[in-house]
Amino acid sequence: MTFINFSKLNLAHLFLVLSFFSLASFADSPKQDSTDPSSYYLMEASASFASGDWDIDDNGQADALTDGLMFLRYAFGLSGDSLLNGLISSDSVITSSAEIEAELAMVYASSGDIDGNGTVDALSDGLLLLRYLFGLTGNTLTTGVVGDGATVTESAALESYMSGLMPQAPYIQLNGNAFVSHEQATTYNDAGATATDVTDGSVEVFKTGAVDASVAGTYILSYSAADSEGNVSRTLTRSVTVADTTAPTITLLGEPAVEVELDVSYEDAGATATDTVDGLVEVVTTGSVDTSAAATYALTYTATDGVGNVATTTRTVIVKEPSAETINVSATNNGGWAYIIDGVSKPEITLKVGTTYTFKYPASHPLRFSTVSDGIFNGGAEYTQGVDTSVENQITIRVTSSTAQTLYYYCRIHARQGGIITVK
Ligand SMILES: [Ca+2]
Ligand SMILES: [Ca+2]
Ligand SMILES: [Ca+2]
Ligand SMILES: [Ca+2]
Repeated sequence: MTFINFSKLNLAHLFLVLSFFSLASFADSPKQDSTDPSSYYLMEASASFASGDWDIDDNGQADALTDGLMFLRYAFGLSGDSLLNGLISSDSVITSSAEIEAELAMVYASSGDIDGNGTVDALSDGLLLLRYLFGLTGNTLTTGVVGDGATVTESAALESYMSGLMPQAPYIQLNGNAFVSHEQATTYNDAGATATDVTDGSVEVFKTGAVDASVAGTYILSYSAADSEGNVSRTLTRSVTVADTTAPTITLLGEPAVEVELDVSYEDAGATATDTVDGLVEVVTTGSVDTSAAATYALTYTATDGVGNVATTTRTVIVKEPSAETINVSATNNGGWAYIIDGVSKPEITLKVGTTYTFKYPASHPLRFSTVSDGIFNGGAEYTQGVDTSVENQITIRVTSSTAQTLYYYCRIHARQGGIITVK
């Protein structure tokens, strides 16, 4: 075995070698991310074996920047880490220096003397292979690298020799990642795989396995390809994990913010929830509204799907402080007593729910309410719900939604003095 033949080491050679090495480390740098599990390719269990072709790392393809540089470094006498540093790619199938060296030893001994001069030399055979794998042909393949005493010197013959040791089965690569997480109940579109053959070009990929996106689980898809001569590529697999990671969607019934009158019962409209996998799911409401205390309350609606994804939404319920209004009432006698409000005699008045009204009346005309026109003068009773007469010469009524819708105001002393009240 001959290693570096320093007699051949001229500047042009040195430049070529250095540029190939630096190119290699540059081009391979993105492949070095060993922390990303998705960058690994799964292989079906198949023992790697020394194939005797230029595909040193057994990924199915002879590449300049991996296999070619391995051969060149080996021919330079490198071994172990210095042989492999930067040359193992994400889809290299064999990666240990022992296995790589076994592959190299076989191809080196059986086929390494490319120019037929009787020895395997880095700066002739090694560079010839590297150039060939880079796609160089003709003079650009051979210039300056055919060894002393070479018996094969024509580029056509060298190309023919080297092509004979290209891996013959198609080279297959996954499109997309080897590990895929897929949202359950959404359409799964597989990215597939691509296969190329050194003689047939692009060849069809056969896939086995299927993903049922409606059922959670891990699915394995396998891809392989064969060329027109029946050479079969290695088999790649993809692991697709289908899972429901989406929380239910809650639909609030009614408005997200609701105002309620003090002391008026509140019935919440609730909410519904649907999940992409589970369909309708239960909604649990937490929180409460105390309509006897004016404040802002929050109701929280929670929906949980079958695998524990949780959605929540809230509603704000505001129990309002009643607003207050004062109405000054006078009385006049124009052929019978009448209350005057805003300059109008015995007007029809409207009271709004949620408001507390205070009527201030003349001492001799105490104003009262009844559900009957003219109250006690017409067989009716005094209406007292929400009514306060504790302050002299005034009557206060807190109007809520439970206040009678139609009321009458009248004078406790004089008949036919009042009018009708509409509650809205
Ligand atoms: Ca390879
Ligand atoms: Ca040689
Ligand atoms: Ca083939
Ligand atoms: Ca879900």
